[in-house]
Amino acid sequence: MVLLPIVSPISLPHSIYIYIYDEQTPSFTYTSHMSMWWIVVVAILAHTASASVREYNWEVEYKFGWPDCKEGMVMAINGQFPGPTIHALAGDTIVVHLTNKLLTEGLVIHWHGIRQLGSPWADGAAGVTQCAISPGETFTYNFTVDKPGTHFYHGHYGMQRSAGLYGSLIIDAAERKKETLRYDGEFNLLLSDWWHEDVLSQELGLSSRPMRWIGEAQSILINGRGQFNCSLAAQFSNTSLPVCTFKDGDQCAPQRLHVEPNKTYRIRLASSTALASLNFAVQGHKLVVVEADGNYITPFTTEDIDIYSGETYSLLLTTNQDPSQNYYISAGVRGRKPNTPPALTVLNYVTAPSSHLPSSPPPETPRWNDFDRSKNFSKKIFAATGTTPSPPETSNERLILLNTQNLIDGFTKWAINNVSLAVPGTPYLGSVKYNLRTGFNRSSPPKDYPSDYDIMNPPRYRETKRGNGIYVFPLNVTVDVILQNANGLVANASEIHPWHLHGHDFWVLGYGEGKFKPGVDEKTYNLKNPPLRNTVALYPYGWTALRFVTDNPGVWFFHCHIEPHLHMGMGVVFAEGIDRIGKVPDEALGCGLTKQFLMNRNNP
Ligand SMILES: [Cu+2]
Repeated sequence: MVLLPIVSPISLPHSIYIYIYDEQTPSFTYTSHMSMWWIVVVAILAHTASASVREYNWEVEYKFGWPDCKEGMVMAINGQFPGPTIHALAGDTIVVHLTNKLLTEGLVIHWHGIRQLGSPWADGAAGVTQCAISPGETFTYNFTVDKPGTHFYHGHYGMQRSAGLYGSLIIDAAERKKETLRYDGEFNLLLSDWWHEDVLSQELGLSSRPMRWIGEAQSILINGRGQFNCSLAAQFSNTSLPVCTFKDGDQCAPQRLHVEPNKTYRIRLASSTALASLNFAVQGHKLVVVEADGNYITPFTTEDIDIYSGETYSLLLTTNQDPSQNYYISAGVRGRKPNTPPALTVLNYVTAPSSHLPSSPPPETPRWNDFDRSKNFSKKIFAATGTTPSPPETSNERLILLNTQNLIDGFTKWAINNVSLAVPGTPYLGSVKYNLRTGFNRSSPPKDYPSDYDIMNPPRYRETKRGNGIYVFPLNVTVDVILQNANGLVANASEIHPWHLHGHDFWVLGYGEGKFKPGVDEKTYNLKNPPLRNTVALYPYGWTALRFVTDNPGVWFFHCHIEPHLHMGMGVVFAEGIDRIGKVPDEALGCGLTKQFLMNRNNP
């Protein structure tokens, strides 16, 4: 007997706002009978309805949890793991008073996918846009969410994302704009991976000489729930795992999706994994992909979807299968040799017995190293016509960023153009804003790599260095970035790296095999309908080209979203429109050189 908690779809639209302002209601027929005063009140309420302030008090601490049925330490927000879901409307202001109740660690939260227009200090990247919040202290994030989209938030200090500091961030269309997609209900699925070794120990291993790799995750989680010691599909597999049985309130019991027949549901999918690339499928059902990283795309139908860490998608699923049955939902590992069983849950037609497991095996995850299949999926994603701006036809600047793994004094590091990023003690935003010359190395890292570099073999020379220089751009220039993959330290191995840019969406202009050939490969760029994203995959031994406009004054992290890779230096930093950065709250900069600078300034 399998007992599972009930999760219902969130009904749409946000009825609380409907009665304040609804163009469809006949109330305006009576306008002539209303006093002008009432019209003013209605107008003010209508304005409020389209842009409200949503304020939250969050306390972060560790607690014991059972994400995959085995006890471990999880990071919780107000006692919840994963953290609470934020629902807002486009145009709203989000205010989060974040209190660090951890006893021995700093804390920040990054609002992944939110561009932070005019609020670069609220981006939540420790050492880049702010100082980590000290234990016992509270920091207030205050930012506007300008457009609808599926996003999430997560820790961005040390490896706190791996420790479970994440939650969903869903922005709906402003009430007066209306959502253009049609669906009857929606579900939010936040995917992550989970290790039994604690994060501090993982971090120590990665920083040790020789490096101790964290290995593959024990479990994949869906909304913080997985099953380590049992399987929801044990009856179909030849593993020794028993069939899962759950007690009421078990934290590792999967959230099932309860659906009615012949309806369409929006599945908002986000991946906060530390390492895993995942393949998501719903048994017997097709998925229509309609949104990627908060931007509408040209809809296409697929059996399954690859999702990399840092990416989000919306999928439309129509419940048109036999309504007397239930169906498996699976998220399995791709891109790395899978040593972690897929996460499973159940799509439950309310017309079928809710305790019944599906009658046939769950979807099979495609072969982990079928990279052509992965690339074909990425290449199906195009901007929805008319909803997203087209890229400028030419660029002003170009970076070609070689991704390598190398040793520095025996420590394993990831490097970009042979520089492994070591984020300095003073946040870049403070050093740049107050022109503190010694906050970081003022010479920029290389914009290209040596043309004779052999990307097909392990790195032969050993000149990789730690560094903290950044790329500085003027305001409103168009920048092309070509990510160039290469072989790692071990022969015949090149990994997928999902790159994530803060403060921007970028256009994905194209993908290619081998070395990028300047003057030739630009001709293959898609300038007609490239998708706007904030995260893009770089495939083994290939290149990925993207373009963005430096229209958001600030300092922005651009890095591999695989948490151990970032920890080992796989990132760069962009600064743009430095002289146009607005006011930065002093609280963001109470560390390093900025601390002394602000004390001197405030107490002359
Ligand atoms: Cu990576």
